[in-house]
Amino acid sequence: MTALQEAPAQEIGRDRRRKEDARLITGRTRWTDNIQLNGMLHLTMVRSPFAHAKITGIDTSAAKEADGVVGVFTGQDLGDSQGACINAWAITTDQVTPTHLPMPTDRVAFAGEVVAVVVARSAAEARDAAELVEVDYEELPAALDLKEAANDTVLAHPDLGTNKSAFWRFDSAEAGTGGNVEEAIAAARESGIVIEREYRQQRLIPAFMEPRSVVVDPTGEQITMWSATQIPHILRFALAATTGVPESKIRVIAPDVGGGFGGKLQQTPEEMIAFAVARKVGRPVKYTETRSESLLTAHHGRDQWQRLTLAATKDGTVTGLKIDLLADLGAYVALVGGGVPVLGAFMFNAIYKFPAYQFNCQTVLTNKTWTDAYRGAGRPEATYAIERLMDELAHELGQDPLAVRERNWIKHEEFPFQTVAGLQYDSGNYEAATARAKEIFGYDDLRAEQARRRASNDPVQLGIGVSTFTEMCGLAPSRVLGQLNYGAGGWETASIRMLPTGKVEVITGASAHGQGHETAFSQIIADRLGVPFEDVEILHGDTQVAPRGLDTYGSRSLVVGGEALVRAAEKVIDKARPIAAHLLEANVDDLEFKQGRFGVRGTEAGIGLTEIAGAVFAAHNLPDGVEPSIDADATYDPVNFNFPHGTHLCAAEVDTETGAVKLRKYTCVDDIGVIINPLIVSGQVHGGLVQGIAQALWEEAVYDDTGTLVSGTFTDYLLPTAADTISFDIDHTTSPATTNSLGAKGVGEAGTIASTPAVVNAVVDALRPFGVADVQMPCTPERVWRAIHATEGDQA
Ligand code: MCN
Repeated sequence: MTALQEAPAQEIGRDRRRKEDARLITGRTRWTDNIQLNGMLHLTMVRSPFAHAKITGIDTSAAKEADGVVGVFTGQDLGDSQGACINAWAITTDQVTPTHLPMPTDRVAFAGEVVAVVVARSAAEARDAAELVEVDYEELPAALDLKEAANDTVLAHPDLGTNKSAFWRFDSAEAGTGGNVEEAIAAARESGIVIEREYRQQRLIPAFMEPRSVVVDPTGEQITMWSATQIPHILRFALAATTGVPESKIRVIAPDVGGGFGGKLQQTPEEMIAFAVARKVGRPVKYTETRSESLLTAHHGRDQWQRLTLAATKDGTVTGLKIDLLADLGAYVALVGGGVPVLGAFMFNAIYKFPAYQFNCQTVLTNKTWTDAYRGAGRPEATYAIERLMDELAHELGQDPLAVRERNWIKHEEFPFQTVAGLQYDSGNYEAATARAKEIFGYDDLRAEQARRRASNDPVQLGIGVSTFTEMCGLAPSRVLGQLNYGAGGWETASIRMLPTGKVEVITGASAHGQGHETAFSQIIADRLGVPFEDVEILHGDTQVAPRGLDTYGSRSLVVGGEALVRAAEKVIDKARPIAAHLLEANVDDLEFKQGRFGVRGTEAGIGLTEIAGAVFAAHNLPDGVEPSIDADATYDPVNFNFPHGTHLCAAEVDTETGAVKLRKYTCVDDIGVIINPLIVSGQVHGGLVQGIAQALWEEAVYDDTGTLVSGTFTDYLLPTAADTISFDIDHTTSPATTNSLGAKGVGEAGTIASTPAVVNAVVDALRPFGVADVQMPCTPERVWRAIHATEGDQA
């Protein structure tokens, strides 16, 4: 028995190219829409053109006669078998939650809602026949404007008697985490500074690359659903819970999924309809949405009005913050839709030590597409508000925006820090991240250039935007989720199978849809078990293969799922130890495990873990009473959230004659603790930044006054391309997380959370000489131009 196994290089921290990329980039993979099954039928949805209308009749007879049509079904036809779309997070016990049937039977509540489904032999025949379905509607007044809807001017669901879904409040005085905010504001009105602002978080569309697609095969022992989803496990639960089909009879597979950004964190009507139709016709069915259907009906994000009052002393120390939020839920309370603004409740105080805090949130139903998680979910909204306010405070005081932030932020020696919103931040170093960002950015030089341009009345002004951020991710401790009335837990699972050939099969309950888990998780296992990176296979996204899991969202996969992997790996080593001792004829206490090998201290003798796996498979020579397996499972439930942070700096050139905004420089220094794969992390940060910048400058879902989505194609909904952005300067500082053994913090949403206020602060900063204090997002040339001219009294 010798120590033959070659020690693998340190994997954590290494720029590994993604294992999964070859198949993803070349398209040689199983996207849901590529799946072809024998006898498969195709679905087309018939959708309401009206935002709010009674369904007075549906005539499917002509469609049923059309070529290739196998059936046409309405909500009535499917009855209970269509199940229901669930809301897993009633934020209050008295939340008003409209019943959400995949196909309503009497009334539609938003434009795009499905009223009938055509089943045909080919997708083209299904599409043609859908044109022949005659639906009679009686149009109803629609609740479209969020503020008006909050006043119940027009009811989105007349039977409910109100549009107000839930009111949720956090008050630091009541919670015992801080002082009384009204007193702080009153005192500031007397002798300090009060800043009152109202900001709009426009409606956004997640706009993932792969449209949603679902295939259902009801012909086997189980009903198998392939879906382009982020949440195969939660989806299986929802299917079982609302249709009565036992979970054991349902298999959900999320094959390779082309992006989600929160938009596929949903149990969709289309999935439910496909499931019901497949069972009804007894044949496999497929539905793939068009891009227009995706933009119209895959859930939207953001859509809030934020009224904010910040109290401060005259030296710029913030003494209190009050938030009154209106959040547009759209027509239904989506899977976690009501909870999205509540996630923000814990983040408005951001990296600061505010002594008094109050958050009030009213969620409101309207006749628009339902809203739910979109990258950052609640936290970008909060970060935007507070970072805009800190700039306003700095302007009021005539101080540098970074200096005002520094006066208020938590110092690195004060961690762990109990916040006014009731969280405990475990680690961070805002000073270090900011100092590094300033240095890379060339802050002082750019400020000097700004002063020169101002002095010379340059038509192209330079704005410098600052945004510091922290966020709570790694969703999440199950106990805390329970306290927030969330309907599930936040744990994650991992299983490791040591195969006799020396390979390692790893199963995770996380479900990647572009994040590169197969690579990063292989790196973790390679390091912890001391096996070659190439020998690790990561399996996920199939409820048959990974029966337990809570999927991927909230930047949780590494810090929750990755920690589960570490714990499973530790169990493998623990199980292998007595076997190693037996095979080496050594005392267990004399063994040390290092780089994949048990060695006997003080000798050359040793045995590799993979050799032990082989010996365990043969099971010829194991210690008495030891089971022939070193495989292990772990389920990990964190005790706390995870708090990445960072400082982002943006320089933008604003053409004051045309209103055009051009990014000049963008620097971010994020602290995400220990980094597993820097290459993947850079990709995550780049993508996140572009999405946040796009909210600041380009993207907005716009409805007309009849409730029709007018930004329903990519010519109207301005999704940026690489050509629209610039090269970013990215760096990191490292304050390891203390809540997981990897020391890692999440990164999947960080860029999006921080970048939006950095850009808008830059735009407003450029326009300060024109008396501009705000530009509503997205800062289009027209809005910028109008903001400049509004201060001149020009109504153009
Ligand atoms: N990582 C790392 N070191 C760290 C932190 C993370 O190497 N310290 C790696 C992880 O191993 C993982 C990736 O970075 O491969 C992202 O990790 P994590 O922050 O745990 O986020 P999740 O994997 O849970 O992904 C969810 C997150 C969210 S919430 C959205 S929205 C989002 C995002 O990921 N949607 C995405 N990134 C996306 N990337 C793509 N390509 N597509 C999406 O839809």
